[in-house]
Amino acid sequence: MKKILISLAMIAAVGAIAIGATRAYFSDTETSTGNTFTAGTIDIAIDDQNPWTRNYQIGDLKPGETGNINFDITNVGQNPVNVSKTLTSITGTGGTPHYTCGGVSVSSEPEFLAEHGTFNGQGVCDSTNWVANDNVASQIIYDLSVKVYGTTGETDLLWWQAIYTDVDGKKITDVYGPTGGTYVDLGMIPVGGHMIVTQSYHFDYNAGNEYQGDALSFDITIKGEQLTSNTGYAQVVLDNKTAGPEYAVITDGYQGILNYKTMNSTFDFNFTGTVTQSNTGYTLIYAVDPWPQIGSKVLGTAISNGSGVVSFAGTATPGSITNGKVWLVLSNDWSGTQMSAWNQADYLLETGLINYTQN
Ligand SMILES: [Ca+2]
Ligand SMILES: [Ca+2]
Ligand SMILES: [Ca+2]
Repeated sequence: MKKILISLAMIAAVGAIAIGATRAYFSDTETSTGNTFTAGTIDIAIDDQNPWTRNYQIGDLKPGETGNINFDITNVGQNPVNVSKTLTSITGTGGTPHYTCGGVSVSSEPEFLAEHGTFNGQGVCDSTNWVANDNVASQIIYDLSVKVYGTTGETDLLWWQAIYTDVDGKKITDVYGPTGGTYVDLGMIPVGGHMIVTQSYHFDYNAGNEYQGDALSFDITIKGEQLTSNTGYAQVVLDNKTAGPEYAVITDGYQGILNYKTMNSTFDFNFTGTVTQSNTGYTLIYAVDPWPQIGSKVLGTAISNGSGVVSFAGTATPGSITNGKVWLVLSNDWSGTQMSAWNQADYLLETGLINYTQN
């Protein structure tokens, strides 16, 4: 019996040795320590103020005259930002009352008459039909343009465009909505760069006496956002524009939206837009200036349908793109390595710079 127990013990020992022997392969282990994952920052400053506390006053504006509100947005965060702007709390008020008529405070006699009140002589007036019209915002024609600079000062002008010009004849209320809140995209500011925003407020020459002495108040909000949205894609609008040097966005039916991944092994994108030419070949390029855009990279090609709609998705390998422009051009105008013709009226051009990191 003792022998049997010893034998069993030996078998167990041999088994243990066998298991140990199967683990005796060559191996190596490496451990990386101290790894971190740090969230980046998005931060803008305006006119060197962070937070922005300055406000702007335009006084004594008369029909035909123009007031300006310009400011400088600096990207003081660690990531490129897409910047947009809105006005809120757009409020027209009747200005400072000058006298009382029938228990109503009115700001001036010509304004009172234009607002259908009647005034029959010294101190004799009738406000029965009087209706205040103090909606100054509806009488202000609005211009907006931007210039984007890199990190090395005023000679480092990267990009510019006019978003609204006098030609558009857009009133403040057309752009931002009757009481405000509609955002207008201004473009992208690279890290350490800045954007000068130039705006003019042109009091319509045809504004009548009903606006005498009236006042307009509003809040200005500038929003800086990371390029990638919750869809996992960044977005840039491509639009048709007037010729340089102004490059004013043309507000019509021709426009496209490019969604792209900012950080990926390939440049993955989708594009949908409406172009001037139906049943025509279009090429999406990462455009490298100057003319004739030698060194530009093709991101994809598509043929517009019978309604002039271009809709396609693709994957490209342009390499990393820093502060780049994307255009949708006629395939006929792209030789394969450079632009061979320029028919800008049929193109869609970027309304903001893009960044893509190949990883
Ligand atoms: Ca800030
Ligand atoms: Ca008024
Ligand atoms: Ca357009």
